[in-house]
Amino acid sequence: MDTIMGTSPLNEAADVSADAPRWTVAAIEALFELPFNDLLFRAQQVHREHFNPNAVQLSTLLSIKTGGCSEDCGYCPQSARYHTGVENQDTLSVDEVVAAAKLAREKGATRFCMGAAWRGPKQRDLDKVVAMVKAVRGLGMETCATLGMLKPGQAAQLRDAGLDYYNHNIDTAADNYANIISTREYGDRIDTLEQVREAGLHVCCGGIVGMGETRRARATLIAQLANMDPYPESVPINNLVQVPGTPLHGTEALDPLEFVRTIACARITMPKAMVRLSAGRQEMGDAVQALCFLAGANSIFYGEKLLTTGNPDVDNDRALFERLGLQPMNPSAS
Ligand code: SAM
Ligand code: DTB
Ligand code: SF4
Repeated sequence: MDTIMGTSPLNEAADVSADAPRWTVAAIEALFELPFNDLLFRAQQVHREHFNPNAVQLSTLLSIKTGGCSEDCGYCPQSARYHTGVENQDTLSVDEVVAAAKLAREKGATRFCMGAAWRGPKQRDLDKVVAMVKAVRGLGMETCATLGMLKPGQAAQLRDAGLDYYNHNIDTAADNYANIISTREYGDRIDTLEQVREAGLHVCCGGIVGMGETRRARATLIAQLANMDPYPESVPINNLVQVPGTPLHGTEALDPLEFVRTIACARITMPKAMVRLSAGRQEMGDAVQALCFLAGANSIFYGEKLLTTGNPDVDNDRALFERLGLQPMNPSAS
């Protein structure tokens, strides 16, 4: 149980071992194909080896710069290329960010994630984020940022400011990438992830399902995450939030039980990672979320809004935790 008992009050992520086994896509497809109960049982067993099964980590998101993004990610309401009704907003001030972080802390969040609709930050953007990270860290919260691609030296500046995690998703399997995004390549994501890792930041990296991909593509996404060496400390699994005006709006919705299977596969293949049940909770309903927790999800976005789309109300989440006997995870345990 050492892995869940951190020694420092913050910044104590699991030591995701560098000698974890490599996973083939076929092996993960075989997990997906297990009878549902067998898959969930196995995922729950793995989960219990490494975590308190009734504790869930709470992160609150804030969009620090909204809309008008130059990229063409087919799922994203913030791309300047699509008419989605998202109102563009310039970078927030440090005071605005601190006010939001204090509110999140009062409601029980232990990590504050700042997201920006950039292809990547310019140096003057990064200077502002550095000030935000220092201020939020000063509140005693863990910090995470998701700002797009980083240039050499930028990850170190974020680390020096006290950033704990950098979120940068591979989003979909490498061979599906060009179907979803044309303005950058899968390899660009890997470059940034390597810089984040080298700077000593914790890596938060996951993907999106429900984009019309095959089961094999979902298994490939999980394999590509699990085979990172080491695999990410935090793995957000997003269910596509379909926003009118985006190219992926109208995609056939994923069977919710297939989403649960995806969570279980992430848990089994990345046993010590925090697996985050991310976007899509509002559309999911309580019973499916309960199955996701059973499948090994142990982190959520907490607060009424993701970046631009809705998330369950805090009161709903509190009621759900009460019904399921879940408790918020102490930061030292994540
Ligand atoms: N611009 C930066 C980037 O792309 O890395 C950071 C912000 S971006 C909005 C962060 C992540 O949000 C994306 O990588 C994607 O996984 C997720 N995301 C965006 N729109 C989504 C949607 N409609 N449904 C589910 N996840 C979404
Ligand atoms: C992640 O994997 N999911 C979050 C966070 N990392 C930045 C973002 C979800 C965004 C959903 C669409 C929106 O609200 O704009
Ligand atoms: Fe821009 Fe990030 Fe949205 Fe892509 S996912 S359009 S990079 S904000």
